[in-house]
Amino acid sequence: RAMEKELRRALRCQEFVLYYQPQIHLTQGGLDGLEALVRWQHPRRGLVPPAEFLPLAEESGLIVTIGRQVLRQACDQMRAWRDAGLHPPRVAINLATAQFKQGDLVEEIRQGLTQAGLAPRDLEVEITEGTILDRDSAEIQRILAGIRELGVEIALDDFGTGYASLTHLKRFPVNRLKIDRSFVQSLGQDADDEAIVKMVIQLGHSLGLAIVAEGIETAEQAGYLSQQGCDVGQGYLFGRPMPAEEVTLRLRSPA
Ligand code: G
Ligand code: G
Ligand code: MN
Ligand code: NA
Repeated sequence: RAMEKELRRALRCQEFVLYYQPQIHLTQGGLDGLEALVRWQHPRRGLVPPAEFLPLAEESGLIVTIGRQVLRQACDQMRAWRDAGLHPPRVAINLATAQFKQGDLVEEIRQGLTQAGLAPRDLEVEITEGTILDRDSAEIQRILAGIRELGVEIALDDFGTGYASLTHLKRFPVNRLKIDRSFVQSLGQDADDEAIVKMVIQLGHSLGLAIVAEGIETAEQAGYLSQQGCDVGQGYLFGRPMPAEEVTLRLRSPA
């Protein structure tokens, strides 16, 4: 297919770039980390968002190679910030299920860190409920345990949208829960969603997990979440996903 061929060309030409979105401590303020989000810098189409190419990348298996480039780029960028005397606490990358099924993910992560001279705590990986609910979940559990053994932390993304349950949280070595932005966006409008958010924060904390809220757009949402004890916030209120150079400027002159 034409699009698949384009993706292969894009991989060869290194057209995938990372944008970074800040994650902020809701109580003390200050940067807690950055989430790396992939974009396709297309020579004619401009910046293509992941929604337009990730589905085919996943279907074709090319996501595995893209994922390797994402890991490498995120580690190299972190190295570059450190070399410039800048210290974002950590960078989080998103992992697709297919990356658990091809190659040796634990070894690739170990090498990514070593080659860039980073400590394991400099990196975090985000997985989705889909990954832990996959039919090869025993194998995935084993690989996640290997990632944790390296000292790299794991966040469960889009929490609340799927069917992951308490049982899964106990069984999988997760450090943080990311509350999906659909819940955050109905805060102040939907009492049920408000109750769910409150419960996820309490439940997560009682399991020793840190809670990150995604998609925070207003000060009211941030206020409610911080009042409920949510640890970290991410969303347009604090910053959109931005190119590395823009992060550099913000790190040089924090607001
Ligand atoms: O801004 P946003 O459009 O960046 O991201 C849309 C979706 O794409 C999100 O669900 C996000 O998790 C996913 N995504 C972004 N970057 C990556 C990546 O590097 N790998 C994978 N597997 N998913 C990503
Ligand atoms: O990995 P994940 O599915 O969580 O990707 C985060 C997605 O959410 C990205 O597409 C990112 O651009 C988007 N996003 C981040 N902050 C906000 C926000 O405050 N509002 C909205 N609508 N989307 C956001
Ligand atoms: Mn994510
Ligand atoms: Na996310």
